[in-house]
Amino acid sequence: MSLANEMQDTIIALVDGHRGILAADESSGTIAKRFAAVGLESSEEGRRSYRSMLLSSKGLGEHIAGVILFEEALSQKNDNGTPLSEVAAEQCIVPGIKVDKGKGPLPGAPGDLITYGLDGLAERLETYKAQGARFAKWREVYPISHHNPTTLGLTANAEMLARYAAVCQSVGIVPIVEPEVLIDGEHSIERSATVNERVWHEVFNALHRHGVELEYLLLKPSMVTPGKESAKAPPEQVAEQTLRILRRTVPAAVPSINFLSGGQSPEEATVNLNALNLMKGNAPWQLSFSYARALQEPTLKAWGGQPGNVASAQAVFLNRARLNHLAMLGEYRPEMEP
Ligand code: 5MM
Repeated sequence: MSLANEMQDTIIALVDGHRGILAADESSGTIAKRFAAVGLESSEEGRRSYRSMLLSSKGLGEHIAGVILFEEALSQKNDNGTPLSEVAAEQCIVPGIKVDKGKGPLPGAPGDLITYGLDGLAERLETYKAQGARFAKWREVYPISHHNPTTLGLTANAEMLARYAAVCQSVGIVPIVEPEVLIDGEHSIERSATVNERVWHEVFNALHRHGVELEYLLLKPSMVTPGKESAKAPPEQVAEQTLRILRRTVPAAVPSINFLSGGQSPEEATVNLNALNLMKGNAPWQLSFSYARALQEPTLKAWGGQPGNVASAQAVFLNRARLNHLAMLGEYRPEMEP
């Protein structure tokens, strides 16, 4: 099969109009923080049990089309010895892999960040592919301040995303391109819109320069919201501002936009996705989710590391996934919350 056909098949499996993506790709440091928040220490066995619990939730495949895994998870198995990537695939959930290696300061652009991990990427992708991964994810992070992101920050981060995406496509892996504009700060929704517009514009400019085929990628952006130290905006305003900027910057060839939750509460992330879908009109892309915290926070709390809590935690998780599936259809109502 040609690489283009492989990627087309992956896109068809990931983009079906009613399912989203579970981001379960927390790196070791991040998962330790999430576990600590519910009083758990992060051990290899704990992480395995937790991921196994998520992926074996019966019926998850009705609402989730893909899962982004952290490298460690690709070699982990459930209690019966089945690799976690197969546990996902058995539920018609496509396994994917986070391939960036974290972020640090961008020299020459105080306050901006840059992500590492391009060296040896093609070889790593071939290995992940042999382990079952069909798509990848790379995140660039943009803090907002009076002077950030700088022009250098915008171009350097876009260049990284485009180079990563081009490498993925050269080996038949669908790239998820994730430019995360952080919610931290007291900026207004208008400032967030201005920054996201510049970010998305630079990203698609770079993707074009690197010859990335937009038909075979997914965009994972932030929603346009005010900073978390500012008053919240109503869902209709978030949807209106986000769609306005997406229409200006994201070509129609992109099949799906899978938002990150970025520190919104689970309910906010769902109600905002619902508003986006109610307002999208004839927008050309699917509007979906690729949430980590907004799907996992209540689940992790309900589980608390106790084997006896698995069934109730899975019920919480499935419900969150179902509510986001309904939000993709514009059928979510806040009264549906437990
Ligand atoms: C922004 O983070 C991504 C989406 O998660 P949220 O829905 O919680 O915002 C997420 O996929 C993230 O990239 C992973 O959790 C990996 O993060 P780290 O910081 O461990 O690289």
